[in-house]
Amino acid sequence: MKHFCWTPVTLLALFGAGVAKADEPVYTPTPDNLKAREWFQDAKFGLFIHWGVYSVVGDGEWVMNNMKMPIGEYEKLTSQFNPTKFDAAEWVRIAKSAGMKYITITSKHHDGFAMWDSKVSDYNIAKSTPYKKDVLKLLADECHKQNVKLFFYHSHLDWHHPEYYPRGQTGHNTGRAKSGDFNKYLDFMDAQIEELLTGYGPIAGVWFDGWWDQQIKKKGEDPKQTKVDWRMRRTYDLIHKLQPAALIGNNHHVSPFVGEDFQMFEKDLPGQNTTGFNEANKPSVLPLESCETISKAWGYNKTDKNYKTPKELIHYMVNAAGRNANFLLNVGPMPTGEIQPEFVERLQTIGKWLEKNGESIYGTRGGPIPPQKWGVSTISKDGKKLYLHVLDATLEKIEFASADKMPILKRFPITASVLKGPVVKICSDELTLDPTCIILPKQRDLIDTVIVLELEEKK
Ligand code: FHN
Repeated sequence: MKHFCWTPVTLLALFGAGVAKADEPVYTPTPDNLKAREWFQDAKFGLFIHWGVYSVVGDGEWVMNNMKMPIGEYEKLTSQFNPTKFDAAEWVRIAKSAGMKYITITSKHHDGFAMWDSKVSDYNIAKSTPYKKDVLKLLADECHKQNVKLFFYHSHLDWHHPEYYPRGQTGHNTGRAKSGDFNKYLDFMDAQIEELLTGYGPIAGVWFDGWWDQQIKKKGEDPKQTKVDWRMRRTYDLIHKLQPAALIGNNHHVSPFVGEDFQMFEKDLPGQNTTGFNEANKPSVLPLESCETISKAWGYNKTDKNYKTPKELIHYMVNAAGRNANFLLNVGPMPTGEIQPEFVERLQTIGKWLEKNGESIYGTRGGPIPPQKWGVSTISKDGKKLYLHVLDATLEKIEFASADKMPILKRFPITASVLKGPVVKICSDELTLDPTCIILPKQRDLIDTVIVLELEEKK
């Protein structure tokens, strides 16, 4: 009998995954940080929000760069940004009814505009717009009230700050002088991070982006090389000093650096690289997260109507869970402060699906059967329940190929049934009694037929 030593609890013993440079101090996450990582992995589903002054144009969050807008022109947009219909309570309710456990919102995107009342720059929603309110404060208060955790997306890259020099790969047409002191920019960035970690209650984490702007990409060379010293460890240590449980992730598209607590994959499932972003980004032992848009753009785009179906989005979430990853699904609210109805409808449908099938997603880990053509598996943390997510509604049975035979588990299926439904037949090998297939029910869930196997320790 083969014994496979994988246990779900081994995944809980997670520590920093990056390889430290010889002179770099080791990062030891605090017990609270490790607890937060476990919470994160249990939470499974979050709402990503890309919202900023760019929503006024309705052409996505890169409009400043793409339309080659000089800073003076872009700044004029702030006088039109008056989201009087913004209702933080409603946003949090929308996330909760979708079954989401956390929200990750852009505190500052690449355009440099702060969505809170920053004391170190007036280029922010409270001081430069007619709206005048600190939307991050309103959202943070509401998240705390409704028990939803809050992450801040924060861009390293800045198309607005005069000291962001040398320029990276983007933001060359903003009209800034060809000079600047990068360290001054980093001091500014750290000061803003400090505001976010001290003025908004407990923050679940910081989701960095834009590191890649300074990446030196030379074939055959270390993809982690950058033109500038981002002083990342200093920033990470500051965050962990202010809030030790705050989880740091960085969408740099390379393997994790020391000091990071989770790893993300943009528009791809862990291990995939359909976008080109994840060539040098292989899944590590850190908690994982995949992020995706409902249509194409992250920030509000008036013409982007190619919405993914609820089925596609649920499959994305299930496929992420089966690969041991969270799913962070994006909306780009309108300049009015409202979330488009097409997004809300889809989120509600996912929420309904999770009401029925949530047991097979929340609190689970990627199952011991690797992703198959028919779907994926997830497993409860105590290892007693294995969930087979059959995403192909045309199949009549699932056969266990040698690689994913049940005996790779130390436990043995005693019953199999549709989740909250009838018992299904397990076929077994006449000689060894090993399970060889599951006969699927005639009546199928066209999105995902979830089969639960109750497992028992093999005697
Ligand atoms: O440039 C950004 C983009 O606007 C968006 O924020 C996404 C989200 O993952 N990340 C960057 C590209 O890697």
